[in-house]
Amino acid sequence: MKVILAIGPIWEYKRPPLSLAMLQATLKNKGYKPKILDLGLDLYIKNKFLYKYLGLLSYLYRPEFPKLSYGLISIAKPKLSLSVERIFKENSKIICFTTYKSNILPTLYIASEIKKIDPRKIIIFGGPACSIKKIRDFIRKKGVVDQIILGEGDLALLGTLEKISKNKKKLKTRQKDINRELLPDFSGFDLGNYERKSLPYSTTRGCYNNCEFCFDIVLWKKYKFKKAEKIFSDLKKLKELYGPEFFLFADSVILGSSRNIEDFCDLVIKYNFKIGWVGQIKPSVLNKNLLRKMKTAGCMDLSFGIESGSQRILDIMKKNCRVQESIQIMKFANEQGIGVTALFMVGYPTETWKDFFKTLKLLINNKQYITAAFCSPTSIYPGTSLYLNAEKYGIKNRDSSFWYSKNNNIFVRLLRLGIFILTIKIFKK
Ligand code: B12
Ligand code: SF4
Repeated sequence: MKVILAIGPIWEYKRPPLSLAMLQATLKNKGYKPKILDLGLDLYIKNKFLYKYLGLLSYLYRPEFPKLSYGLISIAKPKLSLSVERIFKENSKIICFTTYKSNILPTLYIASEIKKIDPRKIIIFGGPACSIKKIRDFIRKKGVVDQIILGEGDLALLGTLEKISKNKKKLKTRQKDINRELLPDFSGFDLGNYERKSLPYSTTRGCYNNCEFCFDIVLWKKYKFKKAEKIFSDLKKLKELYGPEFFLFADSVILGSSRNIEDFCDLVIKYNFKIGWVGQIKPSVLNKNLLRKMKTAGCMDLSFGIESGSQRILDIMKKNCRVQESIQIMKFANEQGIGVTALFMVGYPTETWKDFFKTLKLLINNKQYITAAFCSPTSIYPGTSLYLNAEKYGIKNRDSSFWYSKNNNIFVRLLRLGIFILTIKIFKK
């Protein structure tokens, strides 16, 4: 049976989406004929301006204001209609979409148009956006999606397809052992059209920490990671098949425990495997010796969730990390020649100007170790502890980007963001 695996704008134009590669591997393994459609990449190639416009708008989509949200994307409708045409060309009854917060609205628009033209088409949604109840309700209300699948999707999608094809055989859809996960299948992607010659690969699910604001626990529930041997052998195969220059580990915290990181590096070094890799990590699993080994094993850049220069704020966030420890690890990484990307948040509930200036001080005092720094105003994700504890902080309007509490509102957050960006510009080497 032919099945379309699609992703709408916007997600990524630098490298292919891993979700579709993983779903494709699982479906092919069971004899289905998946067809990959990266509609975001198509749009990026045809109209970069519109792509970026949709990216900017994705911050404004509000399920509670559907008319306004749809109004915002109306400028893109002619181009999105081309995506609909593209899908019909494939002549498949089943169309699956990967959804993220950044592409949910255009994707829902495309799905509605498909159903308008042919109500017999079966539309399935999965991906992180579906894990947000408010968005799920928004999708259901639209009435064009036949099935929404939450969490790890490969086996669940197989189960749904089996039902559709009326094959009675029952499939297990419980959470799988990621050490037995199939190799992501990137065939059928226009790999030459992505901006970078790199591939995403996932080594973990979730995170071992449980920061108050983080969506990971809502999305993945339990933390698990692949064994070093599995990661090594998968990367070798992917390198042979597609020849990427480096891998992006598509995880919140890469490679699992310190021991697993070390085992992975040992294998890369022992077999002289020439490959680069980048990803996000928590400073607390690292030390100087491990960083040295990571560099030898191809680590090019690490992103650290530093969040704040105020220990009081880190403690409230339940970050389980000392400010000094983060600084030390950034310094060690830099000394080894590993790029250091520092990620910050501003406007966390109870953050005062004094706390914020501690963050700026951290940035300025350690600029020599930091390759790139990014900052975002605090968002409250449904289902996180921050969302559930909103009352404790006196937060009003927790479902909106315009949430506010005493001495904290969207203007304060944007002002701090502006000052942060200005500081980077002034102090850039
Ligand atoms: C790597 C990553 C990126 C990379 C993507 C690289 C790539 N080409 O793949 C980059 C750096 C580009 C990125 C960017 C962004 N990201 Co990001 N990213 C991640 C991260 C760490 C891993 C994503 C991943 O690939 N996972 C592995 C794959 C296999 O998992 P998956 O995509 O979720 O797919 C599985 C299931 O969801 C499901 N599934 C997926 N699709 C479908 C479809 C069907 C039909 C079915 C049945 C199932 C199904 O099955 C898959 C296999 O199990 C996640 C956090 C996390 N730990 O998941 C955040 C995450 C996905 N990102 C997020 C966000 C918000 C963004 C940005 C919008 C951030 C920003 N403010 O700019 C941007 C958007 C893109 C852009 N235009 O810049 C959010 C999404 C929130 C949401 N609810 O939608 C997450 C969850 C982080 C978070 N905690 O908030 N990101
Ligand atoms: S360490 Fe990072 S990924 Fe883990 S819970 Fe905290 S913010 Fe989320």
